[in-house]
Amino acid sequence: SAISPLSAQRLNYIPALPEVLKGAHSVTEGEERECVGNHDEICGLFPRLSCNCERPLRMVNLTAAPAAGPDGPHAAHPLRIGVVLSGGQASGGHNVIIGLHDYLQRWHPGSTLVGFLNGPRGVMQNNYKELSAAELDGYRNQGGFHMIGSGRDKIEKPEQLAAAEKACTELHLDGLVVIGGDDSNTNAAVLAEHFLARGVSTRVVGAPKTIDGDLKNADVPISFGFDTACKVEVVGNIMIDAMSAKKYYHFIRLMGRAASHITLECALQTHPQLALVSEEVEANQWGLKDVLADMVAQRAEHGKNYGVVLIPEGGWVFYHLPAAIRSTLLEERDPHGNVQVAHIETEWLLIKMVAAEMARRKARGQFGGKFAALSHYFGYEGRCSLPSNFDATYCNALGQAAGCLVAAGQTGLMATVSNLHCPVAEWSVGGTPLLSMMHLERRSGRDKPVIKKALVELDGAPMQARRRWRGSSSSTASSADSGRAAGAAAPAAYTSRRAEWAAGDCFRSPGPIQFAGRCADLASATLSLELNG
Ligand code: FBP
Repeated sequence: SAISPLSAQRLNYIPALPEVLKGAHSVTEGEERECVGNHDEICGLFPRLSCNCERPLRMVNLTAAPAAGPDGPHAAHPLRIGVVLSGGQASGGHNVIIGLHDYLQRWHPGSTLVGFLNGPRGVMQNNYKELSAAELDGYRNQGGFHMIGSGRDKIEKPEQLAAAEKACTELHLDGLVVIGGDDSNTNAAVLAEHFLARGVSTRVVGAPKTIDGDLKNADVPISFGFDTACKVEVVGNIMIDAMSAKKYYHFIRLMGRAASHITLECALQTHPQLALVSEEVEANQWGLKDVLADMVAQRAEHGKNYGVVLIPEGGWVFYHLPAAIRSTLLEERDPHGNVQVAHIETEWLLIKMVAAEMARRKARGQFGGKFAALSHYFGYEGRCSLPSNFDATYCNALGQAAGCLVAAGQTGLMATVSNLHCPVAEWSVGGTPLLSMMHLERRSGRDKPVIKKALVELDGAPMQARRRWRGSSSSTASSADSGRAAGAAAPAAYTSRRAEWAAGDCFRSPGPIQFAGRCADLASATLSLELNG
Protein backbone atom coordinates (compact mmCIF):
# COMPACT_ATOMS: atom_id res chain seq x y z
CA SER A 1 0.00 0.00 0.00
CA ALA A 2 1.09 3.62 -0.39
CA ILE A 3 3.09 4.54 2.65
CA SER A 4 4.67 7.98 2.86
CA PRO A 5 8.43 8.35 3.31
CA LEU A 6 7.87 9.74 6.81
CA SER A 7 5.59 6.84 7.79
CA ALA A 8 8.19 4.44 6.44
CA GLN A 9 10.90 6.17 8.44
CA ARG A 10 8.80 6.00 11.60
CA LEU A 11 8.50 2.21 11.26
CA ASN A 12 12.15 2.09 12.26
CA TYR A 13 11.90 4.24 15.37
CA ILE A 14 12.75 2.13 18.41
CA PRO A 15 11.07 3.42 21.58
CA ALA A 16 13.37 3.37 24.60
CA LEU A 17 12.38 1.05 27.44
CA PRO A 18 12.17 1.86 31.13
CA GLU A 19 15.06 0.13 32.89
CA VAL A 20 12.76 -2.18 34.83
CA LEU A 21 11.40 -3.67 31.60
CA LYS A 22 14.83 -4.35 30.17
CA GLY A 23 15.72 -7.20 32.49
CA ALA A 24 14.09 -9.76 34.77
CA HIS A 25 11.42 -8.19 36.92
CA SER A 26 8.62 -9.14 39.25
CA VAL A 27 5.35 -7.62 40.36
CA THR A 28 5.30 -6.41 43.95
CA GLU A 29 2.59 -4.88 46.07
CA GLY A 30 2.67 -1.11 46.27
CA GLU A 31 0.86 1.62 48.16
CA GLU A 32 -2.71 1.40 49.36
CA ARG A 33 -5.36 3.24 47.39
CA GLU A 34 -8.88 4.47 48.21
CA CYS A 35 -11.61 5.09 45.66
CA VAL A 36 -11.72 8.78 44.71
CA GLY A 37 -15.22 8.89 46.18
CA ASN A 38 -17.81 6.65 47.85
CA HIS A 39 -15.17 4.08 48.75
CA ASP A 40 -17.42 1.74 50.72
CA GLU A 41 -20.23 1.82 48.20
CA ILE A 42 -17.86 1.16 45.28
CA CYS A 43 -16.20 -1.74 47.12
CA GLY A 44 -19.65 -3.09 47.93
CA LEU A 45 -20.59 -2.99 44.25
CA PHE A 46 -17.38 -4.80 43.25
CA PRO A 47 -17.03 -7.35 46.07
CA ARG A 48 -14.53 -9.60 44.32
CA LEU A 49 -12.22 -6.91 43.03
CA SER A 50 -12.24 -5.36 46.49
CA CYS A 51 -12.12 -8.71 48.36
CA ASN A 52 -15.31 -7.65 50.12
CA CYS A 53 -13.49 -4.63 51.52
CA GLU A 54 -11.38 -6.98 53.61
CA ARG A 55 -8.12 -6.01 51.97
CA PRO A 56 -7.12 -2.51 50.97
CA LEU A 57 -6.96 -1.66 47.28
CA ARG A 58 -3.32 -1.64 46.30
CA MET A 59 -1.13 -0.54 43.46
CA VAL A 60 1.43 -2.94 42.12
CA ASN A 61 4.92 -2.07 40.95
CA LEU A 62 7.32 -3.75 38.59
CA THR A 63 10.64 -4.16 40.33
CA ALA A 64 13.91 -5.57 39.11
CA ALA A 65 14.31 -9.23 40.03
CA PRO A 66 17.57 -11.19 40.01
CA ALA A 67 16.18 -14.01 37.92
CA ALA A 68 12.90 -15.32 36.59
CA GLY A 69 11.06 -17.37 39.19
CA PRO A 70 8.77 -20.20 38.15
CA ASP A 71 5.63 -18.26 39.06
CA GLY A 72 6.87 -14.80 38.16
CA PRO A 73 5.46 -12.73 35.33
CA HIS A 74 8.03 -14.07 32.95
CA ALA A 75 8.03 -17.71 33.81
CA ALA A 76 8.18 -18.71 30.17
CA HIS A 77 4.79 -20.18 29.44
CA PRO A 78 2.87 -19.09 26.35
CA LEU A 79 -0.15 -16.91 27.00
CA ARG A 80 -3.25 -16.08 25.01
CA ILE A 81 -4.21 -12.44 25.32
CA GLY A 82 -7.00 -10.48 23.65
CA VAL A 83 -6.81 -6.77 23.01
CA VAL A 84 -9.54 -4.27 22.20
CA LEU A 85 -9.45 -0.59 21.25
CA SER A 86 -12.38 1.33 22.67
CA GLY A 87 -13.69 4.84 22.00
CA GLY A 88 -12.17 7.69 20.03
CA GLN A 89 -8.82 7.34 18.31
CA ALA A 90 -5.67 8.53 20.08
CA SER A 91 -2.17 8.41 18.65
CA GLY A 92 -0.12 5.55 20.04
CA GLY A 93 -2.82 2.87 20.24
CA HIS A 94 -0.95 0.63 17.82
CA ASN A 95 2.17 0.92 19.95
CA VAL A 96 0.29 -0.31 23.04
CA ILE A 97 -0.61 -3.45 21.10
CA ILE A 98 2.92 -3.77 19.73
CA GLY A 99 4.42 -3.26 23.20
CA LEU A 100 2.18 -6.05 24.46
CA HIS A 101 3.26 -8.27 21.57
CA ASP A 102 6.96 -7.55 22.09
CA TYR A 103 6.64 -8.29 25.80
CA LEU A 104 4.99 -11.64 25.10
CA GLN A 105 7.52 -12.59 22.44
CA ARG A 106 10.39 -11.82 24.75
CA TRP A 107 9.14 -13.26 28.03
CA HIS A 108 6.48 -15.74 26.88
CA PRO A 109 7.52 -17.01 23.45
CA GLY A 110 4.81 -18.86 21.60
CA SER A 111 2.07 -16.61 22.97
CA THR A 112 -0.93 -15.63 20.89
CA LEU A 113 -2.29 -12.10 20.56
CA VAL A 114 -5.92 -11.80 19.53
CA GLY A 115 -7.19 -8.44 18.27
CA PHE A 116 -10.93 -7.92 18.65
CA LEU A 117 -12.31 -6.02 15.70
CA ASN A 118 -14.14 -2.70 15.78
CA GLY A 119 -14.15 -2.19 19.51
CA PRO A 120 -16.07 -3.87 22.34
CA ARG A 121 -18.63 -5.14 19.81
CA GLY A 122 -15.88 -7.41 18.51
CA VAL A 123 -15.54 -8.95 21.98
CA MET A 124 -19.28 -9.54 22.28
CA GLN A 125 -19.52 -10.99 18.76
CA ASN A 126 -16.27 -12.93 19.06
CA ASN A 127 -15.07 -11.14 15.96
CA TYR A 128 -11.29 -11.14 15.99
CA LYS A 129 -8.09 -11.80 14.14
CA GLU A 130 -4.84 -13.23 15.41
CA LEU A 131 -2.14 -10.60 15.19
CA SER A 132 1.07 -11.88 13.65
CA ALA A 133 4.50 -10.35 14.14
CA ALA A 134 4.67 -9.54 10.42
CA GLU A 135 1.38 -7.65 10.48
CA LEU A 136 2.25 -5.75 13.65
CA ASP A 137 5.58 -4.65 12.20
CA GLY A 138 3.67 -2.62 9.62
CA TYR A 139 2.04 -0.53 12.37
CA ARG A 140 5.05 0.39 14.51
CA ASN A 141 4.85 4.05 15.53
CA GLN A 142 1.95 4.64 13.16
CA GLY A 143 -1.14 6.68 13.97
CA GLY A 144 -4.76 5.58 13.90
CA PHE A 145 -6.62 2.56 15.21
CA HIS A 146 -7.18 0.95 11.81
CA MET A 147 -5.20 -2.23 12.51
CA ILE A 148 -8.20 -3.65 14.39
CA GLY A 149 -10.60 -0.68 14.52
CA SER A 150 -12.43 0.79 17.49
CA GLY A 151 -16.01 1.39 18.62
CA ARG A 152 -18.08 2.97 21.35
CA ASP A 153 -20.19 -0.01 22.40
CA LYS A 154 -20.53 -0.86 26.06
CA ILE A 155 -20.18 -4.25 27.72
CA GLU A 156 -22.46 -3.71 30.64
CA LYS A 157 -25.83 -5.45 30.48
CA PRO A 158 -26.10 -9.10 31.61
CA GLU A 159 -26.44 -10.36 28.04
CA GLN A 160 -23.42 -8.28 26.93
CA LEU A 161 -21.32 -9.59 29.81
CA ALA A 162 -22.43 -13.14 28.98
CA ALA A 163 -21.42 -12.64 25.32
CA ALA A 164 -17.98 -11.35 26.34
CA GLU A 165 -17.60 -14.25 28.76
CA LYS A 166 -18.45 -16.73 26.01
CA ALA A 167 -15.90 -15.24 23.60
CA CYS A 168 -13.07 -15.07 26.14
CA THR A 169 -13.80 -18.60 27.33
CA GLU A 170 -14.00 -20.06 23.84
CA LEU A 171 -10.73 -18.38 22.93
CA HIS A 172 -9.12 -19.58 26.20
CA LEU A 173 -7.85 -16.09 26.89
CA ASP A 174 -5.55 -15.59 29.85
CA GLY A 175 -6.12 -11.88 29.59
CA LEU A 176 -8.03 -9.11 27.90
CA VAL A 177 -6.40 -5.69 27.55
CA VAL A 178 -8.91 -2.85 27.19
CA ILE A 179 -7.37 0.27 25.66
CA GLY A 180 -9.80 3.06 26.37
CA GLY A 181 -10.90 6.17 28.22
CA ASP A 182 -12.81 6.59 31.45
CA ASP A 183 -16.04 4.95 30.25
CA SER A 184 -14.23 2.04 28.59
CA ASN A 185 -12.13 1.40 31.68
CA THR A 186 -15.24 1.57 33.85
CA ASN A 187 -16.52 -1.23 31.63
CA ALA A 188 -13.22 -3.06 32.10
CA ALA A 189 -13.78 -3.03 35.87
CA VAL A 190 -17.33 -4.36 35.42
CA LEU A 191 -15.98 -7.12 33.19
CA ALA A 192 -13.16 -8.01 35.58
CA GLU A 193 -15.68 -8.31 38.43
CA HIS A 194 -18.01 -10.40 36.27
CA PHE A 195 -15.23 -12.79 35.26
CA LEU A 196 -14.18 -13.26 38.89
CA ALA A 197 -17.81 -13.91 39.89
CA ARG A 198 -18.20 -16.48 37.11
CA GLY A 199 -14.88 -18.18 37.70
CA VAL A 200 -13.61 -17.14 34.25
CA SER A 201 -9.83 -17.15 34.28
CA THR A 202 -9.43 -14.23 31.83
CA ARG A 203 -7.83 -11.26 33.63
CA VAL A 204 -8.84 -7.79 32.56
CA VAL A 205 -6.31 -4.97 32.42
CA GLY A 206 -6.85 -1.42 31.12
CA ALA A 207 -4.62 1.12 29.39
CA PRO A 208 -5.32 4.88 29.63
CA LYS A 209 -6.28 6.36 26.28
CA THR A 210 -7.88 9.65 25.25
CA ILE A 211 -6.66 12.80 23.59
CA ASP A 212 -8.93 14.74 25.95
CA GLY A 213 -6.44 14.20 28.79
CA ASP A 214 -9.25 13.72 31.30
CA LEU A 215 -8.24 10.21 32.36
CA LYS A 216 -5.48 10.93 34.85
CA ASN A 217 -4.91 10.74 38.57
CA ALA A 218 -2.14 10.30 41.11
CA ASP A 219 -0.95 7.10 39.39
CA VAL A 220 -1.73 7.97 35.77
CA PRO A 221 0.10 11.21 34.87
CA ILE A 222 -1.55 11.50 31.47
CA SER A 223 -3.56 9.48 28.99
CA PHE A 224 -1.83 8.65 25.75
CA GLY A 225 -2.71 10.65 22.64
CA PHE A 226 -2.91 13.99 24.47
CA ASP A 227 0.71 14.85 23.75
CA THR A 228 0.41 14.17 20.03
CA ALA A 229 -2.96 15.91 19.67
CA CYS A 230 -1.63 19.09 21.27
CA LYS A 231 1.45 19.03 19.05
CA VAL A 232 -0.57 18.50 15.88
CA GLU A 233 -2.97 21.38 16.34
CA VAL A 234 -1.97 24.17 13.98
CA VAL A 235 -3.11 27.03 16.21
CA GLY A 236 0.30 28.70 16.00
CA ASN A 237 0.05 28.94 12.20
CA ILE A 238 -3.37 30.58 12.39
CA MET A 239 -1.92 33.06 14.85
CA ILE A 240 0.83 34.11 12.50
CA ASP A 241 -1.77 34.53 9.76
CA ALA A 242 -3.98 36.63 12.06
CA MET A 243 -1.07 38.85 12.99
CA SER A 244 -0.01 39.21 9.35
CA ALA A 245 -3.41 39.97 7.82
CA LYS A 246 -4.65 42.03 10.78
CA LYS A 247 -8.26 41.71 9.68
CA TYR A 248 -9.82 38.63 11.29
CA TYR A 249 -10.56 37.10 14.63
CA HIS A 250 -10.17 33.34 14.43
CA PHE A 251 -12.40 31.32 16.74
CA ILE A 252 -10.84 27.88 17.04
CA ARG A 253 -12.66 24.98 18.70
CA LEU A 254 -10.52 22.18 20.10
CA MET A 255 -11.49 18.72 21.31
CA GLY A 256 -12.22 17.87 24.93
CA ARG A 257 -15.70 16.63 25.59
CA ALA A 258 -15.81 17.47 29.29
CA ALA A 259 -12.44 19.02 30.08
CA SER A 260 -10.42 21.89 28.62
CA HIS A 261 -6.95 20.30 28.92
CA ILE A 262 -6.21 20.56 25.18
CA THR A 263 -7.38 24.18 25.07
CA LEU A 264 -5.22 25.05 28.07
CA GLU A 265 -2.14 23.29 26.68
CA CYS A 266 -2.56 24.95 23.26
CA ALA A 267 -2.92 28.32 25.03
CA LEU A 268 0.29 27.73 27.00
CA GLN A 269 2.04 26.85 23.76
CA THR A 270 0.71 29.61 21.51
CA HIS A 271 -0.40 32.59 23.68
CA PRO A 272 -3.79 33.47 22.14
CA GLN A 273 -5.80 36.59 22.96
CA LEU A 274 -8.27 34.46 24.87
CA ALA A 275 -8.67 30.81 25.78
CA LEU A 276 -11.94 29.83 27.37
CA VAL A 277 -11.30 27.20 30.01
CA SER A 278 -14.75 25.75 30.52
CA GLU A 279 -14.08 24.77 34.13
CA GLU A 280 -13.22 28.41 34.94
CA VAL A 281 -16.14 29.88 33.02
CA GLU A 282 -18.45 27.53 34.84
CA ALA A 283 -16.96 28.16 38.29
CA ASN A 284 -17.18 31.94 37.89
CA GLN A 285 -20.44 31.91 35.96
CA TRP A 286 -18.89 34.23 33.40
CA GLY A 287 -21.12 35.79 30.77
CA LEU A 288 -19.33 34.78 27.60
CA LYS A 289 -20.74 37.58 25.51
CA ASP A 290 -19.12 40.20 27.75
CA VAL A 291 -15.82 38.37 28.22
CA LEU A 292 -15.36 38.07 24.46
CA ALA A 293 -16.80 41.47 23.52
CA ASP A 294 -14.73 43.31 26.14
CA MET A 295 -11.53 41.76 24.80
CA VAL A 296 -12.46 42.72 21.21
CA ALA A 297 -13.36 46.27 22.27
CA GLN A 298 -10.15 46.75 24.25
CA ARG A 299 -7.97 45.64 21.36
CA ALA A 300 -9.91 47.89 18.99
CA GLU A 301 -8.97 50.87 21.16
CA HIS A 302 -5.36 50.10 20.23
CA GLY A 303 -6.15 49.66 16.57
CA LYS A 304 -6.10 45.86 16.73
CA ASN A 305 -9.11 44.24 15.07
CA TYR A 306 -7.71 40.75 14.96
CA GLY A 307 -6.74 37.92 17.24
CA VAL A 308 -7.28 34.28 18.15
CA VAL A 309 -9.77 32.74 20.58
CA LEU A 310 -9.51 29.10 21.68
CA ILE A 311 -12.70 27.31 22.67
CA PRO A 312 -13.07 23.85 24.19
CA GLU A 313 -15.82 21.82 22.55
CA GLY A 314 -17.32 20.59 25.79
CA GLY A 315 -17.96 21.37 29.42
CA TRP A 316 -19.78 24.66 29.77
CA VAL A 317 -20.21 25.22 26.05
CA PHE A 318 -23.29 23.13 25.69
CA TYR A 319 -25.07 24.86 28.56
CA HIS A 320 -24.46 28.32 27.12
CA LEU A 321 -26.38 27.52 23.95
CA PRO A 322 -29.97 28.60 23.35
CA ALA A 323 -32.47 26.18 24.89
CA ALA A 324 -33.99 25.18 21.54
CA ILE A 325 -30.62 24.13 20.12
CA ARG A 326 -29.76 22.34 23.35
CA SER A 327 -32.82 20.14 23.32
CA THR A 328 -32.20 19.08 19.70
CA LEU A 329 -28.60 18.21 20.50
CA LEU A 330 -29.56 16.32 23.63
CA GLU A 331 -31.21 13.71 21.47
CA GLU A 332 -27.89 12.81 19.87
CA ARG A 333 -25.77 10.81 22.30
CA ASP A 334 -23.17 8.07 22.04
CA PRO A 335 -23.73 4.66 23.70
CA HIS A 336 -22.15 5.98 26.92
CA GLY A 337 -24.75 8.76 27.10
CA ASN A 338 -22.29 11.50 26.15
CA VAL A 339 -23.64 14.49 24.24
CA GLN A 340 -21.93 14.60 20.83
CA VAL A 341 -20.23 17.93 21.43
CA ALA A 342 -17.93 17.31 18.48
CA HIS A 343 -20.93 17.99 16.27
CA ILE A 344 -21.86 21.34 17.81
CA GLU A 345 -20.39 24.31 15.97
CA THR A 346 -19.96 26.40 19.08
CA GLU A 347 -17.28 28.55 17.48
CA TRP A 348 -19.77 29.70 14.88
CA LEU A 349 -22.50 30.36 17.46
CA LEU A 350 -20.08 32.41 19.57
CA ILE A 351 -19.03 34.46 16.55
CA LYS A 352 -22.68 35.29 15.86
CA MET A 353 -23.18 36.26 19.49
CA VAL A 354 -20.12 38.53 19.60
CA ALA A 355 -20.94 40.07 16.21
CA ALA A 356 -24.40 41.02 17.47
CA GLU A 357 -22.92 42.49 20.66
CA MET A 358 -20.30 44.51 18.77
CA ALA A 359 -23.02 45.87 16.47
CA ARG A 360 -25.06 46.84 19.53
CA ARG A 361 -22.05 48.58 21.12
CA LYS A 362 -21.28 50.35 17.86
CA ALA A 363 -24.83 51.68 17.64
CA ARG A 364 -24.40 53.08 21.13
CA GLY A 365 -21.05 54.61 20.28
CA GLN A 366 -19.19 52.19 22.57
CA PHE A 367 -17.18 50.40 19.87
CA GLY A 368 -15.29 52.05 17.06
CA GLY A 369 -13.49 49.01 15.65
CA LYS A 370 -14.34 46.20 13.23
CA PHE A 371 -15.27 42.65 13.99
CA ALA A 372 -14.79 40.07 11.24
CA ALA A 373 -14.32 36.49 12.34
CA LEU A 374 -13.59 33.05 10.91
CA SER A 375 -14.34 29.73 12.55
CA HIS A 376 -12.23 26.57 12.71
CA TYR A 377 -12.56 23.17 14.32
CA PHE A 378 -9.34 21.28 14.97
CA GLY A 379 -10.29 17.91 16.34
CA TYR A 380 -10.25 14.69 14.41
CA GLU A 381 -6.93 15.38 12.69
CA GLY A 382 -5.25 15.50 16.11
CA ARG A 383 -6.34 11.96 16.99
CA CYS A 384 -4.58 9.95 14.29
CA SER A 385 -1.28 11.62 13.54
CA LEU A 386 1.94 9.63 13.63
CA PRO A 387 2.46 9.53 17.40
CA SER A 388 5.01 11.89 18.91
CA ASN A 389 8.18 10.30 20.27
CA PHE A 390 6.66 10.71 23.72
CA ASP A 391 3.42 8.90 22.87
CA ALA A 392 5.23 6.20 20.86
CA THR A 393 7.49 5.48 23.83
CA TYR A 394 4.84 5.86 26.52
CA CYS A 395 2.44 3.55 24.66
CA ASN A 396 5.07 0.90 24.07
CA ALA A 397 5.79 0.87 27.81
CA LEU A 398 2.06 0.76 28.64
CA GLY A 399 1.62 -2.27 26.39
CA GLN A 400 4.57 -4.03 27.99
CA ALA A 401 3.20 -3.20 31.45
CA ALA A 402 -0.20 -4.64 30.51
CA GLY A 403 1.47 -7.86 29.32
CA CYS A 404 3.37 -8.16 32.55
CA LEU A 405 0.25 -7.60 34.68
CA VAL A 406 -1.73 -10.27 32.85
CA ALA A 407 1.21 -12.67 33.09
CA ALA A 408 1.39 -12.04 36.83
CA GLY A 409 -2.29 -12.95 37.20
CA GLN A 410 -3.46 -9.42 37.99
CA THR A 411 -6.98 -8.31 37.14
CA GLY A 412 -9.03 -5.13 37.49
CA LEU A 413 -5.95 -2.91 37.17
CA MET A 414 -4.94 -0.15 34.80
CA ALA A 415 -1.40 -0.42 33.48
CA THR A 416 0.56 2.62 34.63
CA VAL A 417 3.80 4.27 33.60
CA SER A 418 4.80 7.26 35.68
CA ASN A 419 7.78 9.50 36.53
CA LEU A 420 7.38 10.73 33.00
CA HIS A 421 9.38 13.91 33.61
CA CYS A 422 12.48 11.75 34.09
CA PRO A 423 14.54 10.04 31.38
CA VAL A 424 12.75 6.94 30.08
CA ALA A 425 15.12 4.59 31.88
CA GLU A 426 13.78 5.97 35.18
CA TRP A 427 10.09 5.68 34.33
CA SER A 428 8.15 3.65 36.91
CA VAL A 429 5.94 0.85 35.67
CA GLY A 430 3.07 -0.88 37.43
CA GLY A 431 -0.67 -1.06 37.77
CA THR A 432 -3.33 0.69 39.80
CA PRO A 433 -6.79 -0.60 40.75
CA LEU A 434 -9.51 0.58 38.41
CA LEU A 435 -11.74 0.85 41.46
CA SER A 436 -9.44 3.46 42.99
CA MET A 437 -10.37 5.85 40.15
CA MET A 438 -14.10 5.41 40.68
CA HIS A 439 -16.85 7.28 42.46
CA LEU A 440 -20.62 7.34 42.23
CA GLU A 441 -22.09 9.67 39.64
CA ARG A 442 -25.73 10.47 38.96
CA ARG A 443 -26.46 9.20 35.46
CA SER A 444 -29.94 8.72 34.00
CA GLY A 445 -31.49 9.27 37.41
CA ARG A 446 -29.42 6.76 39.36
CA ASP A 447 -26.06 6.55 41.06
CA LYS A 448 -23.55 4.72 38.89
CA PRO A 449 -20.00 3.66 39.73
CA VAL A 450 -17.80 5.30 37.10
CA ILE A 451 -14.20 6.41 36.70
CA LYS A 452 -14.05 10.08 37.63
CA LYS A 453 -13.11 12.44 34.82
CA ALA A 454 -10.15 14.68 35.62
CA LEU A 455 -11.14 18.24 34.77
CA VAL A 456 -8.79 21.22 34.64
CA GLU A 457 -7.97 22.19 38.22
CA LEU A 458 -8.32 25.91 38.61
CA ASP A 459 -5.62 26.01 41.27
CA GLY A 460 -3.45 23.52 39.37
CA ALA A 461 0.01 24.40 38.09
CA PRO A 462 -0.86 24.95 34.38
CA MET A 463 -3.49 27.52 35.37
CA GLN A 464 -1.78 29.16 38.33
CA ALA A 465 1.70 28.19 39.30
CA ARG A 466 5.02 29.70 38.48
CA ARG A 467 7.76 27.59 39.93
CA ARG A 468 11.29 26.58 39.18
CA TRP A 469 11.60 24.14 36.39
CA ARG A 470 13.17 20.85 37.39
CA GLY A 471 15.74 20.94 34.59
CA SER A 472 18.63 21.48 36.95
CA SER A 473 17.91 18.39 39.04
CA SER A 474 20.28 15.51 38.47
CA SER A 475 17.48 12.98 38.24
CA THR A 476 15.86 14.68 35.28
CA ALA A 477 16.66 14.84 31.61
CA SER A 478 19.64 16.95 30.72
CA SER A 479 18.98 20.46 29.52
CA ALA A 480 20.26 19.50 26.08
CA ASP A 481 17.74 16.65 26.03
CA SER A 482 14.89 18.87 26.97
CA GLY A 483 15.57 21.90 24.88
CA ARG A 484 15.44 24.17 27.95
CA ALA A 485 18.21 25.70 29.95
CA ALA A 486 18.97 23.96 33.23
CA GLY A 487 17.46 25.85 36.15
CA ALA A 488 15.32 27.94 33.82
CA ALA A 489 12.04 29.33 35.11
CA ALA A 490 9.06 27.10 34.54
CA PRO A 491 6.83 27.93 31.60
CA ALA A 492 4.23 30.56 32.48
CA ALA A 493 0.93 29.39 33.87
CA TYR A 494 -2.08 30.69 32.01
CA THR A 495 -3.62 33.12 34.48
CA SER A 496 -0.36 34.94 35.12
CA ARG A 497 0.03 35.85 31.45
CA ARG A 498 -3.39 36.09 29.90
CA ALA A 499 -3.87 39.85 30.35
CA GLU A 500 -0.62 40.44 28.50
CA TRP A 501 -1.60 38.01 25.74
CA ALA A 502 -5.08 39.58 25.39
CA ALA A 503 -3.69 43.08 24.90
CA GLY A 504 -0.58 42.32 22.88
CA ASP A 505 0.53 40.24 19.93
CA CYS A 506 2.47 37.61 21.85
CA PHE A 507 1.92 34.85 19.33
CA ARG A 508 4.12 31.81 19.66
CA SER A 509 4.24 29.16 16.95
CA PRO A 510 5.49 25.74 18.10
CA GLY A 511 5.50 24.50 14.48
CA PRO A 512 4.54 21.05 13.25
CA ILE A 513 5.15 17.92 15.27
CA GLN A 514 8.85 17.03 15.29
CA PHE A 515 10.28 13.51 15.18
CA ALA A 516 13.99 14.24 15.18
CA GLY A 517 16.30 16.76 16.76
CA ARG A 518 16.09 18.72 19.94
CA CYS A 519 12.41 19.69 19.67
CA ALA A 520 11.43 16.03 19.32
CA ASP A 521 13.02 14.98 22.54
CA LEU A 522 10.88 13.02 24.98
CA ALA A 523 11.44 15.62 27.66
CA SER A 524 9.63 18.13 25.44
CA ALA A 525 6.30 16.56 26.29
CA THR A 526 3.42 18.93 26.94
CA LEU A 527 3.84 22.01 29.14
CA SER A 528 0.90 20.80 31.26
CA LEU A 529 2.77 17.62 32.10
CA GLU A 530 5.92 19.57 32.82
CA LEU A 531 4.12 22.02 35.09
CA ASN A 532 2.18 19.30 36.89
CA GLY A 533 5.40 17.43 37.57
P1 FBP B 1 -12.61 9.28 23.90
O1 FBP B 1 -13.07 9.85 25.20
O2 FBP B 1 -13.25 8.00 23.58
O3 FBP B 1 -11.12 9.21 23.83
O4 FBP B 1 -13.06 10.29 22.74
C1 FBP B 1 -12.97 11.67 22.93
C2 FBP B 1 -13.17 12.43 21.67
O5 FBP B 1 -11.99 12.45 20.89
C3 FBP B 1 -13.68 13.82 22.02
O6 FBP B 1 -12.71 14.75 22.19
C4 FBP B 1 -14.68 14.10 20.93
O7 FBP B 1 -15.69 14.95 21.40
C5 FBP B 1 -15.22 12.75 20.64
O8 FBP B 1 -14.18 11.85 20.86
C6 FBP B 1 -15.74 12.59 19.24
O9 FBP B 1 -16.34 11.34 19.13
P2 FBP B 1 -16.69 10.61 17.80
O10 FBP B 1 -15.42 9.99 17.29
O11 FBP B 1 -17.66 9.57 18.21
O12 FBP B 1 -17.24 11.62 16.84
